Amino acid sequence: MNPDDAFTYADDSAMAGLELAERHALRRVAGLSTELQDVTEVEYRQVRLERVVLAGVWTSGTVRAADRSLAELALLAKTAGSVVLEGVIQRRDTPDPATYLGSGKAGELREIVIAYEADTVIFDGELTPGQLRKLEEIVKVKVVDRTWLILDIFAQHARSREGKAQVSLAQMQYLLPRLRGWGESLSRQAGGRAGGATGGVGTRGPGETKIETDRRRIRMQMTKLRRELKQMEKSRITQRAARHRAGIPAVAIAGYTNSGKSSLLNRITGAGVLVENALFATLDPTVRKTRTPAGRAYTLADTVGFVRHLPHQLIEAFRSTLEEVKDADLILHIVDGSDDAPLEQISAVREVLNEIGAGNVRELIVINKADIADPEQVTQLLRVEPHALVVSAETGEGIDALLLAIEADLPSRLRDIDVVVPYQRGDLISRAHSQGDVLTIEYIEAGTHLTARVPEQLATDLLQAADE
Ligand SMILES: Nc1nc2c(ncn2[C@@H]2O[C@H](COP(=O)(O)OP(=O)(O)OP(=O)(O)O)[C@@H](O)[C@H]2O)c(=O)[nH]1
Ligand SMILES: [Mg+2]
Repeated sequence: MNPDDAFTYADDSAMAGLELAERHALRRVAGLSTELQDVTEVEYRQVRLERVVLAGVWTSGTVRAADRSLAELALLAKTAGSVVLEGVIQRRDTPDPATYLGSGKAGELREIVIAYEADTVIFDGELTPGQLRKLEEIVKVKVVDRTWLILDIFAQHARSREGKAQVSLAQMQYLLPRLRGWGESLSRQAGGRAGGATGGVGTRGPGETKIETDRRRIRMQMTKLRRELKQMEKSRITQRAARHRAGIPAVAIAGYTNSGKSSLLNRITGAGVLVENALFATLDPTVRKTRTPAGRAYTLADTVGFVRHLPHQLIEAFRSTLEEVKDADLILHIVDGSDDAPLEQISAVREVLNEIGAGNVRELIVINKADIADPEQVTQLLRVEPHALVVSAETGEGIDALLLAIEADLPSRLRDIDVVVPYQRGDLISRAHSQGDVLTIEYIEAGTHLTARVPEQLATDLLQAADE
């Protein structure tokens, strides 16, 4: 192998030290069989990714960008619990339609796999079902792509019932067209289809092959999951609608994974959300109510992090979660100021924001980790994003200014009213206190004379009560 186009990641200290102990503690059961034995297995199916070799194709951009992409893949692989042994990048105009890498390079990969006793090769992209099958034939170990790797991390990190269902749906969607290819060569190698009889004669329709049966059952399960997810999303939609009616503005924290979104939510609201130096630590949105320095109430939501080429299946499956961002009045777009390529992260995040229909939501760029960022790089970032704020969720630096900026950016949805409310409608007066700014209160014969700035809905209710 030509040392010029191979990069070694065997040295763990070279990568950011991930706190993997906890993850390892609840690590996967090594499932050697890659064959789908039962459709229900898809939910729990965990690929054995233990000793891995990475492979990528560098089609455009700089060497450094290609390098970074593979370094990020290594980080993802480690987050998934793998030991990364080696990484290979091949320079090509386009990936080979049959084997992704050129076929000669794919052959070399087989030698690397043997030399390192690797059990998996992870490709930095999304492989077609055909490429997957072909590559497994050549390297003779398990082959997965970046998409599946990210899906796998999500599956490991999902905690809530909704999160788990969303990930399962995304995995099934990914697997459906790949059932035939995946693991075929491996099971042949193992001496036949180990799980071949699992489908059972009784479960198979007339003339159906095992693959067709599997596909049909996966589709049925996907339908069921979609239905369940609809149910689960109802309460969230109801809550959001109630907040909206009450005129409470919503602020969503979005940004690249590991940029410090949860840390910022904790810093501002004391929410106590899990913070971890790992990718995709947060999958479930946390919403907290808080107040601006002037006392105006708003909600602040932490969300799932984004990454370059976030698998489409995930965006689709997490659609309801991501609506927290789409429906926000303001997005705090968090950028890790200490990252090597913060501008690349910003554009990757904006790409996803556009894809989920949040492209038009007001955005405030927040450069985080100011305490460890290179000041020169921060200055450069500010040149490109002059309205950005610089903070550290860790030390609290810049947070006061951020809170003021949020306040200034919240939509003014309050309406001035001057009404006399009958005494029996004390409920409306307490709503005015909790939802708006009460300016004056005076008790006169006809009722409570109130001047205040209140949300639209409350203004309507107050005026109606005053008329009665
Ligand atoms: N030095 C420094 N580290 C920070 C700062 N903010 C966050 N971190 C660290 O960055 C890592 C990621 O922080 P999180 O808050 O979990 O990031 P996140 O954006 O929620 O990440 P995901 O949920 O995984 O997408 C943790 O190790 C934090 O301690 C900061 O201002 N300065
Ligand atoms: Mg988080």
